[in-house]
Amino acid sequence: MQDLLQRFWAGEPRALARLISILENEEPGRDELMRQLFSKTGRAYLLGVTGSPGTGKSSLVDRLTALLRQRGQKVGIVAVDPTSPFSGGALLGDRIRMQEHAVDQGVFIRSMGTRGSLGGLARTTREAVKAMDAFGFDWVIVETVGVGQAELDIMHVADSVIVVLTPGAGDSIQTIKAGIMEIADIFAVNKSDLPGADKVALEVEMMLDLHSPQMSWRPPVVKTSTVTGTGLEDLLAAIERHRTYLLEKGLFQQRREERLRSETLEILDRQWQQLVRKEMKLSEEVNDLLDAVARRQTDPYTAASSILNYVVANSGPRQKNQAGPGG
Ligand SMILES: Nc1nc2c(ncn2[C@@H]2O[C@H](COP(=O)(O)OP(=O)(O)O)[C@@H](O)[C@H]2O)c(=O)[nH]1
Ligand SMILES: [Mg+2]
Repeated sequence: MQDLLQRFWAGEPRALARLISILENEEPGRDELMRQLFSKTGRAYLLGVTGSPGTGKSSLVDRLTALLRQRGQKVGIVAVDPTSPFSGGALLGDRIRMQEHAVDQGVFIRSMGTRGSLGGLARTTREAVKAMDAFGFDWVIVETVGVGQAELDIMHVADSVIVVLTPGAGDSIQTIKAGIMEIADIFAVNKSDLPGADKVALEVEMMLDLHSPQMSWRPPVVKTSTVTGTGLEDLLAAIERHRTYLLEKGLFQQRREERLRSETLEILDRQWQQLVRKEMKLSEEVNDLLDAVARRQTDPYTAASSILNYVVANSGPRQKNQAGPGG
């Protein structure tokens, strides 16, 4: 583990890849790894890109990455697509398209597969983003298919979120999942080389008109085409504007502080659950209480309170007693 971290801090991409695999496979020691990475995190700018499958997210990420590279920025990319298997067609497509960057030391691309639950995927993705951040990328871009709650949850790590729409028939504003519109800091109407892009852009602007009085940031709507190259510089400029807005309003710092608080509570939740599970193995009491609920001899609320009290009272001291004499 120390050897791996040494190579990681030395900037070896293979060490980064291995480290993300450890996080993804929930191998032992992953909490310790995250602990060691923490002090170097918080420096990258985190960009989320989401939208329906086929809207051109990967193509846009690819083009944005090229622009950022021209500016000397190092870019880490996490592509999350739980609907396709790890080595499946869509991801293979991503790999080929992004091949141009694969030989470039300033770019690292990682696809996250279907392993684990969607909730687990959200956590693993967040950790992969942190690993890239700690590795020293200036930008970490996360691409997710905007279909489910978990994919939306993943977007909460991002400083700026781009929602990608297209003139495609299914992507009329009315048919777009409600949650996805609310997380947008920037709208990209991609495939603007095809007919209908103006109409989609207008629809989004009209929707924003309805909400804009309450918004201190009105998400810009940028028409792009990864085929003709139209609007790509504008998209990057919109991201930079949003970044400046967050910094000037103090929101950048505020959001990151909130995220650290909620992350800590999440870890605490997990550790608490582990404690209860451990107690279930060590003692009969917790199991007896669960059995009593199952037989309807008590209610789940009373039993949960009793379990809480029991674990709080017993888990600490027993460990000390087992540590040796005098405990
Ligand atoms: N006409 C047109 N096609 C595009 C554009 N951007 C991407 N595509 C195509 O749309 C398809 C899906 O692109 P992809 O980037 O994989 O979309 P993703 O599923 O959102 O990541 C591919 O066949 C791309 O070549 C665009 O600006 N114009
Ligand atoms: Mg894609």
